[in-house]
Amino acid sequence: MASILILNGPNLNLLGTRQPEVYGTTTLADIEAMCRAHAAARGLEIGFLQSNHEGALIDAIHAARGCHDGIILNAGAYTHSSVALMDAISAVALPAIELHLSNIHARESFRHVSHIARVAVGVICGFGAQGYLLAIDAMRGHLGGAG
Ligand code: CA2
Repeated sequence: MASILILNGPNLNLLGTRQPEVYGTTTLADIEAMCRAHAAARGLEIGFLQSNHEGALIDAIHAARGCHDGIILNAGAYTHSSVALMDAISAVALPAIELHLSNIHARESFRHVSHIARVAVGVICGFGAQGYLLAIDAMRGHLGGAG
């Protein structure tokens, strides 16, 4: 059974509690439950993690090797700053999808820059919590299951 790691970066633990006009009202726990149901219905396993710490995200990417077949990464603000996360994705050589709740291209110019996109199979942004489900389907298609 294919397994996907869904990794969430800094401040995403606050989802549903602040800035609902930008990030919606769905909590990260809601998103995890949606992802688990969506994946199970498609015969996929998932891991789901959040950390506010760059090193912990890097450790999780390293640990994914041998455990997961692909990574869905909402790196939060580290997307725009972290060469170390980009290097970690390259190092493990697992397919990665960059994901964002908001449309980063419709926001401040510093959010238009992504270090993750260089090493990602593709990028999904702007669809809110639904984007996580779109990313699961995209990864499933990429790994050779139905799209
Ligand atoms: O749209 C996304 O998913 C982002 O990755 C979210 C990051 C932001 O820095 C990226 O540019 C785009 C910020 C996550 C902050 O999440 C919060 C949630 C609720 C309240 C405050 C922050």
